[in-house]
Amino acid sequence: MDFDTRLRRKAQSVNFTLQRILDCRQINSDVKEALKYTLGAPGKRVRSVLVLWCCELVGGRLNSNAEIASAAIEMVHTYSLIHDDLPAMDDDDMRRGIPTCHKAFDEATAILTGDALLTLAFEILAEGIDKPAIAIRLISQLAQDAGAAGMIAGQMADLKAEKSAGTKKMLEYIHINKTAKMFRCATAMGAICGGAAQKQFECLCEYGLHVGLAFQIADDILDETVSSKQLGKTAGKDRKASKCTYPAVVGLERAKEVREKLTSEAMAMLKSFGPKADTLRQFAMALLERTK
Ligand code: GRG
Repeated sequence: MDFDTRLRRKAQSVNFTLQRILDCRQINSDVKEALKYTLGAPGKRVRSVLVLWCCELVGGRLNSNAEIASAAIEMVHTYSLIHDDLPAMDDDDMRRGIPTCHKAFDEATAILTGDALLTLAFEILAEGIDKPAIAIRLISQLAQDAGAAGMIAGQMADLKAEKSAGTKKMLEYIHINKTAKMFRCATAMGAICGGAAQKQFECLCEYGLHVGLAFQIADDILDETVSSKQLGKTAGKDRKASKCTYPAVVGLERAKEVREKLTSEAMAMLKSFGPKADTLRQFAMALLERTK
């Protein structure tokens, strides 16, 4: 089976897990409608799939803890997109090819739907993981990487950096925190669920950070070079909002070089796993070549 088909099938299995979790919970019907609308849109599910693949790599097979962790990270990621699209933040009308949550519903519903996703993610980890020690590690990892010293810090710095002359240092801080740490979180959660040894855990964390940063640079490049239709969100917005992006600060060609360097550094982190890590190698290459 080729890589794209494997990725699509894994993403589909994440969708089933999400559906199963939402269906068996008591959720306010208005919130549930908005939750299903946003989670039902065609997100790529790359962070969730990374959880599953990292668990398989170190543990030899998938387990229910990894399935729950993959749903939890997708919930936190989706909350961040809903809130990022709000007028007080990036103010966007389109996401995942459809109107953003606050456009399809209203601002208050979008805020509450994001809040519901964030809290539900921690609820399913607290309730569904089969060993308390693993649950605690997963909760702590997700809280750290999505929290005030992770994604929220990156988002804050990103908003502050608008309209200021960006520096490389600022750029790295924003991208590592806003994006790369959620990829690191995905690989770390997968490693924890698969029972990774400390060295394996560290290698996968580094791999996650590197592919996450490469993913964000690719995102910056696509924002400048691809149409809104292809992206499923408004293209060219970064430049318009004078965002601190790699193409803006170091230029398009240098941004491409940095993306390639990060990809090969990510590959180097997989050396000790041998051919078993080929799927993660293909994943890093696919991110490098992605067009949406
Ligand atoms: C609101 C706390 C808070 C944080 C927002 C995720 C984020 C931080 C902002 C979204 C805008 C953006 C460009 C973030 C960088 C990360 C990124 C490229 C997100 C989009 O991820 P994809 O492409 O989205 O995986 P899908 O829709 O495929 O899930």
